[in-house]
Amino acid sequence: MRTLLLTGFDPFGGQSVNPSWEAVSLLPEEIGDFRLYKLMMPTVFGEAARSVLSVAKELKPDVILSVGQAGGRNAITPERIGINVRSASIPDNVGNQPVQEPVIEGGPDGIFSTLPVAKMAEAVKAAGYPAAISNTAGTFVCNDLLYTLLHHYRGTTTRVGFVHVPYLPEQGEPNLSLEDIGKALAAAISVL
Ligand code: PCA
Repeated sequence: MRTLLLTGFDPFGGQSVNPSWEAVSLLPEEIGDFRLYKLMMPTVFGEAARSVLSVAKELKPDVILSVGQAGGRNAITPERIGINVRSASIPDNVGNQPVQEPVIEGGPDGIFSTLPVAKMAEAVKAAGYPAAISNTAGTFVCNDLLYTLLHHYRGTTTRVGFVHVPYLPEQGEPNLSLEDIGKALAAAISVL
């Protein structure tokens, strides 16, 4: 079997839930030929990536897929690229609010996801859920994590990617139910 390290975030920005972790924690232990290893990360610049990298060092996953909340989006959105920018409009969960800083000093401007984003979006749509490729993961903690992991695993066989998911119904509009987000993620994972 292959190993998938699947991560979600804790709640941030005054919310009491984060659909990313809620949905990740609902998924089964196995999908297709993947054994899943799930990790909840803090919504903290730098810290999220450090926690993933310390687990991944031991686990040696074939794929790392991180999931995050994107309030305002109405679809499951695989992210095409991580960019070398930290610029936060709200503080992270320990009060960091970097503005116009690089994620990695001297790193390339952007690094493409090494997961098949078009195939993932198609699989989610085929399963009956809204999906679209996103061309920006923003400049907050999700992008920070995606860029750092892509940079770390460049030129290796470990593939890295990110999917943003909409709000849950209790968080506002637009939203998807927890069950739908979970099933959509499972569909995306099935084509990795
Ligand atoms: N979404 C935020 C960080 C944590 C999360 O779930 C983001 O899009 O950057």
